[in-house]
Amino acid sequence: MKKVGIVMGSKSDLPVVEKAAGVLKEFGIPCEMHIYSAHRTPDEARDFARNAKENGFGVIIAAAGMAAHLAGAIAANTTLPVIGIPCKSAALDGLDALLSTVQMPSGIPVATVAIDGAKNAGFLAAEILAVSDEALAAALSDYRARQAAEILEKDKELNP
Ligand code: RP5
Repeated sequence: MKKVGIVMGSKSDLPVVEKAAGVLKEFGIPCEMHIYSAHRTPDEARDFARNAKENGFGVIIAAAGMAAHLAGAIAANTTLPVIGIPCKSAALDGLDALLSTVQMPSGIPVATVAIDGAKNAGFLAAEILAVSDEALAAALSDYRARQAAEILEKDKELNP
């Protein structure tokens, strides 16, 4: 199976990013995490993206806060699908990162999840890999069935 690369702009993003890694782990998807910043270590971020395909990655998740250019900078250097996680920071509650991540120019897409929406980044990465992996697709379907059953169980508890 191809790996998922998870890149974050700072170690301070790790508590958010770990939730994406947790989802990938649940589905047995190999992932590799790095701290590369679009602004502080632009060369490393660029090199990671340029070599990602030949290094066995199938999807890249990029998480950053504030003027969050990391996902876009990664996407500029690879045609692998890139999922952006805008991370919340103190000043603007993550709106700055959301707009910086989501408003990409045509031709260089970043599939942006919600502010701090790391779990969905993990699920989306899994769904992308599942396009060419039937076992993974079946595991995702099972997860959804379990999720629905849990919610219906709670509904029953509310309406005994
Ligand atoms: C961004 O700036 C990082 O992704 C992080 O979310 C934010 C703050 O970084 P630190 O100052 O905590 O390293 O580049």
